[in-house]
Amino acid sequence: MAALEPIPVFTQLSDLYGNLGTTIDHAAKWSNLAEEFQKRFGKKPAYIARAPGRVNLIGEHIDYCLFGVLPAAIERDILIACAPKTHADPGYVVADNLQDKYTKQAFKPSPKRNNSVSSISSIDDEDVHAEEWHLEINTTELRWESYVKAGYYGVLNNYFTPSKRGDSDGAYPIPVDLLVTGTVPAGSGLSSSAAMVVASTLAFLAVNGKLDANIAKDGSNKISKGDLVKLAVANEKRVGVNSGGMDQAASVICTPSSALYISFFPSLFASPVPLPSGAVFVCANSMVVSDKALGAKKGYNLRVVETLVGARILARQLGLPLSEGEKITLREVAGRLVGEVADQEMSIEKLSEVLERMDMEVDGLKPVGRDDGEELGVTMEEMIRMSELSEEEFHEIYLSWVTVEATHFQLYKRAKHVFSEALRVLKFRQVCLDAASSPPETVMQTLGDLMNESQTSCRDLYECSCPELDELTRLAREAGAVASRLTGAGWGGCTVSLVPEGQIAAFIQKVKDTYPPYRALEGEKLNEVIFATKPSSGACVYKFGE
Ligand code: NG1
Repeated sequence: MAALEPIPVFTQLSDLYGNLGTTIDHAAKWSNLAEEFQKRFGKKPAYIARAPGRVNLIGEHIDYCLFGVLPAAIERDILIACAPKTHADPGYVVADNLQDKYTKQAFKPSPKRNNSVSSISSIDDEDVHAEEWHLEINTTELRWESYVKAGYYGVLNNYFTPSKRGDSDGAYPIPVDLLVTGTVPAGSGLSSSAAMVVASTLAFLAVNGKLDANIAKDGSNKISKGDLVKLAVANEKRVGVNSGGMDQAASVICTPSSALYISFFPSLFASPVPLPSGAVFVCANSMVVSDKALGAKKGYNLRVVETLVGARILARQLGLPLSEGEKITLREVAGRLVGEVADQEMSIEKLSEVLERMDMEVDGLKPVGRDDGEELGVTMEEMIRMSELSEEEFHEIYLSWVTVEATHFQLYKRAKHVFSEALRVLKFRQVCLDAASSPPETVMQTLGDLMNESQTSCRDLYECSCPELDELTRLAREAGAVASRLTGAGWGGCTVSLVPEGQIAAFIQKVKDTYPPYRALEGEKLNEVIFATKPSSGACVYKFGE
């Protein structure tokens, strides 16, 4: 199973480029980064860590409900070159960026005592007894180095213990110079943040010698791809995002020519899904910046709460057992309804069947006798009543960890989207797996229909589209795409369109001519916002020779 494989560490450039499995010429970018590193730090890098962005082909806003999703890694990526720093305190980091707008930063972790930020001692303190490290991360504004620090945080706390300085396994982290470059556009739904955090986590693991076992030919690997995903998900939470895990898993585990089916229940499971030949996916940026963090209380986080509360109410209505204070997810409701055995993967056939059933059971979330115009939403009071919890319990379970804002909560619409989208993912996966036995046009059309249905559901039921995304997906279909939908969280960011191979150039030209924000763009500027992408491989590390 893909998540158990080791993280690839290459020592030959030919092996590395072969592994990327894409048409883009990466060589210039890699050698430019190494040369710049030499210029800025006066030495060769010891490692370059790479992590790609991802495009989600189908399965939107269902990863945090623990249903499977189907993203693919894209060719655009983040690269971090790094090397041990000489004459500096343990753990000290100088982080630079090839893009001038991101200025050079320096930071150093400090031992954290009694889990209290106010009692942080200096790293130079000889008498250190702390068990954890602290690294200041500013979550109130968007800063590029926060993602580098987020990656570092998990490495520090999982592999080094301040109080163990000098023990056989307790050496301090080494001081590091690093240089970052990237081609994943920020805030566009292509997961630049996950790529940054994965690349940073990998760079700090590598430079501290924690990946060395992964080079061993005998397979005695210590850190698997699944381990890296878990570490990166926890690390990204340090920047204040409660994500579902899809982005980090895609960035780490994807393989060329394939999408990746990733499911999260009962545990992380990932398997490649080869994409039919002739199908090309084109990403197009709506040029609306999707500000997930700032819009979270009416957007992303509100959706997370609506799906969780919907799940509890459905569980109650269906007479399913709930333990005290449990925050059951929609995936668990579906499983419990058919007596799923704990820790045992349900078959795809069985899951499809129960999803068909849930698509009807979800009607139970519609409010009865509504006459205030909000015919499908419920007020906070109604929602609490339906949950069969006291107001206090409800707040403790569903609202104490998050801020949300709404007059009506759309429990029915959100759950209806989630169950139908989860079923579309399973159908999409099956069509890809069976593609060889069907005519290519039928395969394209069936995949396209599923993607278009997903867009309609995101727009009408999940309400995570926006006028620009609606327009861009419509124009993409008019320009020859078999399908077009938003990808990622939505409310702006990118669309993904399924376009037959051979029609890409004409398609891009037509979209450029018709989508107003693209009209003035040419050459590299246009290529920045609309581009075809082949599924690329997941994260890896290159180790330079001595
Ligand atoms: P974006 O915003 O595109 O990276 C977000 C979440 C995903 C998933 C999608 C919606 C983060 C880091 N990622 O993706 O886990 O829930 O929205 O499908 O929050």
